[in-house]
Amino acid sequence: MMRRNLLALAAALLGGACTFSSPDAGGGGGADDDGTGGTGGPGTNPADADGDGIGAGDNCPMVANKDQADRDGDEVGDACDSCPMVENSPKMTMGFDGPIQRDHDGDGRGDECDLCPHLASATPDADPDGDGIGTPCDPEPTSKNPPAYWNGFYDAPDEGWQTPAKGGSKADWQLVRRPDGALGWRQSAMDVSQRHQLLLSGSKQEAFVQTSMIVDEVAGPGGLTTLRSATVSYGFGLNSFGDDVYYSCGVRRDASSSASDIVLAVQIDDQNATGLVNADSWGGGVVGAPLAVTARADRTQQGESALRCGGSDGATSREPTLGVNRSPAGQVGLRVFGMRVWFDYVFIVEPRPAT
Ligand SMILES: [Ca+2]
Ligand SMILES: [Ca+2]
Ligand SMILES: [Ca+2]
Ligand SMILES: [Ca+2]
Repeated sequence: MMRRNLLALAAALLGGACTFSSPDAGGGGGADDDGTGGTGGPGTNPADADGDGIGAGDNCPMVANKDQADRDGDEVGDACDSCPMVENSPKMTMGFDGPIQRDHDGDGRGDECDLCPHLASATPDADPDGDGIGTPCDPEPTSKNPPAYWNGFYDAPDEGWQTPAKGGSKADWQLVRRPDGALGWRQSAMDVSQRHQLLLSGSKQEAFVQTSMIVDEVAGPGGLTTLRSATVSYGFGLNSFGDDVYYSCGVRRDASSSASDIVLAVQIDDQNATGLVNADSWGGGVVGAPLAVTARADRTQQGESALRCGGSDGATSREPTLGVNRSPAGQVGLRVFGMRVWFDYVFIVEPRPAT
């Protein structure tokens, strides 16, 4: 579903919809293909591909909209705007000749007005608590949450993302376009001596984090440990000894036994904390297939957390859980050890601590 995102954009673009094209994109090869018959004759003005009488500067060059209505004033006409009531100006995006309105899941609603921008839905998502987070991606669908953090990974990691001192270099995380056109961040260092971790600025009291990843390659045996993993990190902070402590949720593979699992663990620097690991055997493939991950940490009482880790490839799902004597608060991020992994997006909601 997630990998169809930019393909869908490309299909829409090639199919003649103007939703994702620049307002001044002109005919762009569709000058005589409006397909309506009668207006597309040989004498049609190539600057007026949709035959609505507006030439250069048409705010929907491929959809007839003589009135040029543009209620949100983003210079994309209502008739072809993926968010007609929310400003979402087209942006330059890798793989496209001109600026596009971004619609990550390709469901026709632009990211800025899609209540679950990573989950395609045929109809607008329900939102009973009115917090702007759709029910399919709302950890608390009837309780208002703070605004979600959404990043569709269309651009390289910005200044809001850093690597911890013991977590490799930010340069390890690059914007990569897959053969199917999907954009995301790939951690490319095949390192079996340390983790490579990216953290988002700011601390969450509790965390609900969704991502989708594709493992491209797994390092062979050797190194600090035989365990290779790609995870969401959350609850990141320092302990009293100055070590990095955090929760990890994602996929893990043992390079020696080739056993795989969906793993949930408390980690200290690069290692699992003794006894604070729950792994659920994963028979599905690890390399080459999208794996959707949902990591969650809720406070149960002062200084204690209930952790959950969902992994799903669409056919199989696992959800190990763990109760820990540690606060759920901390930073959220992505983490890779001994793998080359591509991440599609991150969507973060802060659940409200029970009072
Ligand atoms: Ca508009
Ligand atoms: Ca969408
Ligand atoms: Ca959606
Ligand atoms: Ca909510």
